[in-house]
Amino acid sequence: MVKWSDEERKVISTIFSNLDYDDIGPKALRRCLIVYPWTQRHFSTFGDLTTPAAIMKNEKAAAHGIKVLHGLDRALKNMDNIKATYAELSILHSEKLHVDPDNFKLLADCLTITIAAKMGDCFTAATQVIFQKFLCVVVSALGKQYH
Ligand code: HEG
Repeated sequence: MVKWSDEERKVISTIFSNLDYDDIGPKALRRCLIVYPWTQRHFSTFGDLTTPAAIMKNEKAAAHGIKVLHGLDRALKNMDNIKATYAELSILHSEKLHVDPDNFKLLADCLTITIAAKMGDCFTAATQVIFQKFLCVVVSALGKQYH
């Protein structure tokens, strides 16, 4: 089981408490759709995603980015049990949505970059270490029900 020090818990909860979900969620998902265009195939119901400009103004993509961040909230509130917390979401992504689990890491990286850009100098290497650990556990939990 993953162990979290008091310092790690503090840094992660500080990042989230300062996070503007409505800003960071859309930015992170848009970045993922632009930088890794094969991820677009899962969002055929979202309308036009054919160009970066279209992605930037796609409201459904923005709304989904916010939804994903709220999904991360659940990991934050259940840090000692992330695997079980995401069991159902993992099954959904695997069996219903057929999302390649490699894509979780790509979105996680886009999220790190988006948050780093927003936090600027406050996003130190030490902060990144802790945040990446958190996202690693999330990505691993989301991939757990794949077989
Ligand atoms: Mg997923 C739905 C969270 C990565 C594609 N995703 C969802 C939902 C949540 C979520 C909370 C709503 C579930 C529900 O309605 O019950 N997603 C989530 C997280 C992460 C992630 C936390 C990774 C950090 N998702 C992800 C990736 C893709 C993807 C990488 C595809 C490249 N998610 C996806 C799709 C849906 C969800 C297609 C359904 C969207 C819809 O139909 O509205």
